[in-house]
Amino acid sequence: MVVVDLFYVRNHLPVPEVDPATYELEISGIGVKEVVLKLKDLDKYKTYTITAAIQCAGNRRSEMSKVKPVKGLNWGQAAIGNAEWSGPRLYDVLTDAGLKVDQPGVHHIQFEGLDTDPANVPYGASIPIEKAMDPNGDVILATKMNGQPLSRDHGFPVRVIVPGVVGARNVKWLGKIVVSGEESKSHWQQNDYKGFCPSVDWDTVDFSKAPAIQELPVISGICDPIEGESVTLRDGKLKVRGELLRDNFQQVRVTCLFLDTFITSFDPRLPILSVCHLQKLKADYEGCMISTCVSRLMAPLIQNVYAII
Ligand SMILES: Nc1nc2c(c(=O)[nH]1)N[C@H]1C(S)=C(S)[C@@H](COP(=O)(O)O)O[C@H]1N2
Ligand SMILES: [Mo]
Repeated sequence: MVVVDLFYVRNHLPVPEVDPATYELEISGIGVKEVVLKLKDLDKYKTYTITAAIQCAGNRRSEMSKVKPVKGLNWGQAAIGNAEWSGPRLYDVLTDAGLKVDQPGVHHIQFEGLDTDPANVPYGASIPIEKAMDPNGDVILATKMNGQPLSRDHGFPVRVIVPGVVGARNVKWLGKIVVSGEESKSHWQQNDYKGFCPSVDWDTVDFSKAPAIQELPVISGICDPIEGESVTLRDGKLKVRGELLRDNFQQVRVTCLFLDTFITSFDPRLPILSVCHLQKLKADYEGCMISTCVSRLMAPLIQNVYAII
């Protein structure tokens, strides 16, 4: 679990200061009666506590930029964090507002934040209805992070937590939920947080041609040694520490003692290999440098990713 003070923060707009006494969450759209919930109204729903990692889509952008420059914050490998989140399930709140799982015409649940740009347009995002209204699903309206009320930076008093889905859809300072046939029209759903093949550049990009990122592969990472660090081998070996996810999404902290031109995990059942290229040849490990730590991406479309360090 990452402590709140060390958890990465990504805010696109000025952070709002929300008074819990006057806070309101509006629910509207197809198949629901219009509801305005106060903070204390959320207490009537059963509280669930889940452990889920959030990762910004731009995590490791600095490494991608070495292959081809990409726009956006030049994150290293730490735009990811794992925490315990508590709050009612979105499913329960929407069901209570009258929404049926098979409501015709509903395809997306849109979220709006209370943070707005200078033209008063709020941050927004949406997730597909199948994820939002899975009766066994675990999308929650979190009021707590690691057992404490959310901090202001992480969305006080309420944020959406969508396990397995890219950070951008985990809307903070949640002000509105709209049940809709369409995706959110927000900039961050339509013109940002989309992936393109390497032949596309800023002159040719057409955002309407790519789907908004939802599920995001979670990556493994080598944390120690860091990139560029000089290392000395002991008995021809180097200790490498990092994190991996198993295929059942259990977290494992690994310490590997392998050396070849790659360093790989010692557990062959692990689905991911963090591959750490050493700059010099095998025969000459003394004082060699760690160069790019590449992680193979896990299979796309991971639904529920729990627990990464
Ligand atoms: N209202 C609102 N929600 C938001 C954002 C934002 O700017 N405004 N940023 C998103 C992005 S891009 C990410 S990666 C995550 C980051 O969550 P964190 O700051 O709690 O780590 O929040 C998401 N939710
Ligand atoms: Mo993000």
